[in-house]
Amino acid sequence: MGNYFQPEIETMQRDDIKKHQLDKLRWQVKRVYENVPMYKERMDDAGVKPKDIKSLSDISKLPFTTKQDLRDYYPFQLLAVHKRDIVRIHASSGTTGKQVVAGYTRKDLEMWSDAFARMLVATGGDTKSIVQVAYGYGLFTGGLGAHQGAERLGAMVVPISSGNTERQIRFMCDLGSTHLCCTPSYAMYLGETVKEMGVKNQLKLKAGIFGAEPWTEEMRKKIEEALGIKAYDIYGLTEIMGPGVAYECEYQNGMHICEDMVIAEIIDPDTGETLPEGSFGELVLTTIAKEGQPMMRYRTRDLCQLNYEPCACGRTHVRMMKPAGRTDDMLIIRGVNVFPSQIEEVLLRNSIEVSPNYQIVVDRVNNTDTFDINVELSPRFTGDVEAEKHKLQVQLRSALGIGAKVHLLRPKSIERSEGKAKRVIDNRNLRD
Ligand code: DLL
Repeated sequence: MGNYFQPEIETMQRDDIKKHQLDKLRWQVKRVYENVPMYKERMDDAGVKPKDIKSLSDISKLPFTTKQDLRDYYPFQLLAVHKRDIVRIHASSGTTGKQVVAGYTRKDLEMWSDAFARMLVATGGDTKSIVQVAYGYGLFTGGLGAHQGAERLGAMVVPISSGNTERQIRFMCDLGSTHLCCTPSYAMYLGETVKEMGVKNQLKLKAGIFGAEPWTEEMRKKIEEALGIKAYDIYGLTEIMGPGVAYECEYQNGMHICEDMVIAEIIDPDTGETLPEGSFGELVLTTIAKEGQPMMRYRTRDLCQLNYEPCACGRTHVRMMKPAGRTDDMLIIRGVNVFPSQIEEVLLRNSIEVSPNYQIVVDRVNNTDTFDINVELSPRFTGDVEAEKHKLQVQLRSALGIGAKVHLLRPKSIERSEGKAKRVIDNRNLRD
């Protein structure tokens, strides 16, 4: 059994969770119907009134909300409270179009802090912990989200933000940081630099809280080894709540979704149909406790599976398994669906020869897609480059069902990321 920050919530019985969710859902539906014109209009069009939500399954009567809605109603038209009650704004990174913003009331921030504090405790954190926050601060939810959660717990926060890698590591050694919060790709980079600086034995780190981008089990092993820690996954998104929507416990087998704050569903991304328990599909989240900018059936575009089996840690909240990617991350190359995580798995299997620093370059030449993968050789590599290239190409073809051209580059030739890594360069859009 684990340590909990809010045991009365984290170990609630399923019937009580369901009852709580239905009460909060009804409260939220009524609020958005009365206060947010978009929701009223959509519900009227669908012929649903707040009183029609009588059971949890009635949630499927409600229309979906999408990222496009956040763009169309930018910046404040989806608020369910007066603007003066909003105490903070966050925005998504805006790599896929116009920025979207999310407004939080004071109570929303408190709830979000609780969620992150739950995670810290699940990873062995307490008031004696020293939490180095190396997520970027600012509009991105990573920095401030981790910061306020660590303060809520009463830990010591080191608000260093991302970047400045050597200084970051010196601080880690000098202050004796016990928890590191950053993206997994930055954790890899920090691990590499710790090795170069030869200071691994000076670290006091116990746990890392890594999220904001997809990462594989193989990458977890690499990070754990490089930093001598246990690496935990954390999930969140600006539109719902930053880091803490879901978090791993000591069993590192799926992330417990804060079901007192959100209702999770899995749908078929093509038809929008709700899928039965245990199915793989798109995660849809409804915020049932958030006041400022509630999201009703928000389509996250993240593909995953929910696990309702009891967890050995004693937490009863459903677990989301590692997202396999996003519906919009998926590349369609010569008609074949390719997720960057599939490529990462192959590279990490060959981690003696190559490093997991890679970039996928897709282009279109004479109406045919080209597919190149740039990969760094490991500094330890001493073998034959051509033979290595051939081996990787064979393994990639078998994993992806499509051939890619592999280019092996010198160590350190691909730019390191301090935030979310940019793995894909798709030049086809430029030519359409
Ligand atoms: O990335 C919030 C966050 C910050 C989460 C720090 C965890 C740690 P956005 O910038 O809005 O918010 O991006 C949200 O990132 O829809 C997923 O596609 C992806 N993502 C977030 N966490 C994970 C994760 C933050 N653990 C989008 N695994 C989401 C895989 C993740 N993908």
